[in-house]
Amino acid sequence: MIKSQVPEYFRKRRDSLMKANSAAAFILPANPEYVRNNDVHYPFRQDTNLYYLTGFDEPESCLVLAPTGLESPAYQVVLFVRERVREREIWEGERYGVDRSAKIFGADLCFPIHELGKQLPGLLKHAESVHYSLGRDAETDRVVLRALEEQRSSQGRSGRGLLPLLDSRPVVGELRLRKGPEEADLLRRAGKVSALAHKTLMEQVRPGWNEFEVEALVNFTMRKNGSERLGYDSIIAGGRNATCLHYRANNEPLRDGDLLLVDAGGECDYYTADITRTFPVGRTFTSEQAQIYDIVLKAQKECVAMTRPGLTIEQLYDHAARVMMEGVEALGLLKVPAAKFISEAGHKALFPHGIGHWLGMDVHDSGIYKLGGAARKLEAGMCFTIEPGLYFQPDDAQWPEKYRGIGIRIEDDILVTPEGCEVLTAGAPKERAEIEALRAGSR
Ligand SMILES: [Mn+2]
Repeated sequence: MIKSQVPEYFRKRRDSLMKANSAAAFILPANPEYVRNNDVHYPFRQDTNLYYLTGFDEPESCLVLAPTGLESPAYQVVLFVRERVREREIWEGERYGVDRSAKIFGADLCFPIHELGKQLPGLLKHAESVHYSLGRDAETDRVVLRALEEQRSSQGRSGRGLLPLLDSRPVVGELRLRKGPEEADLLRRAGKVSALAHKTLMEQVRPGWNEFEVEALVNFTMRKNGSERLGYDSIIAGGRNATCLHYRANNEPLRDGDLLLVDAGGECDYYTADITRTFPVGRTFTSEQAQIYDIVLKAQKECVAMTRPGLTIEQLYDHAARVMMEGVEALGLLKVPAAKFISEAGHKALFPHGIGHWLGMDVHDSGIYKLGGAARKLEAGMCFTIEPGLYFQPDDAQWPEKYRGIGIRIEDDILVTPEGCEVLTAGAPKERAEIEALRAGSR
């Protein structure tokens, strides 16, 4: 679908980026298109940073932000896009083209994409450094490196070398880490739609369904409610499959008596949710499943309750690890005290992943986790997941047989607010009684 205009916030983001990096040029190419076979491509999704700064979603394009050397305007917005070619549009759909792109996306200059190499040296004239992520696409790398050399040689006998080349990702990532109000709204929408998808599963899934039927219902519910695509491939893991952290086969039948772990989230205008829920394939949790579920839920809820500006994700991890290992200890499953078990890293057999990650346009979003070696303090506007889990590997003989093969994770999306936090995915039930009530109504 062709947009007639894009919101003002895209321009504000470019302004913030260029204000913080005034003498730097940015070269941000579209994601490459990948061929699956013959005339079939993998689904295209725009490069996140390019979309974040423009709202432009076509392949074969590139954004250049170039300092002008003037007070005002301090920089130029230059878009390189596909030209409108009737024959191609009949096959692939309408394109923005050069003239419309400039107007709709607020570019000062717009050129056909094949002119990137020709225009770049001139655009870099007033830049003191160039932010470009090398190594993603060999062809664009060649174009950029050639332009840098041309720009250098155009300086005549100045003795100067190539402009310093820096990765654009950490710089744009730093901006993306703090979410503006429009981003919070989109994350809220994604959280709501995705929570509804999880709740729908709790209402409808039955023993005997295959994992891929659950996957299809997730996709249907997300799309039906306004999510344009998933933020990542869903994990639909019945029984012991849940102990495989990134299980993706999604092709086994579900058995009454097992648990089902679903990790799925949808995108709304490029902002994704990331939710995990674990519920019984049948009506109720077995007593062992309930014991482990309650431990994970306690850790998860306490972490959510603790979250506020100034806290670190590391502190949340430590808290979750302690609560969960004390819970496991209380079941008589540890041979040493919980604290000792953790200090010797024994808990990693049960809780092998982190407590969460930044969330935004990418499910594992940009942003640096440690500053100068120390865990970064949370600030209002940051968004991340809280997702403790316990996984008893089916072949791990240190646990009693009856617990082996149980894998439980509970994951919500959290927006840090000035006073504490907002749970964006509260619509997905996680209380055991509420889940069992939904399961009881499911047939
Ligand atoms: Mn996650």
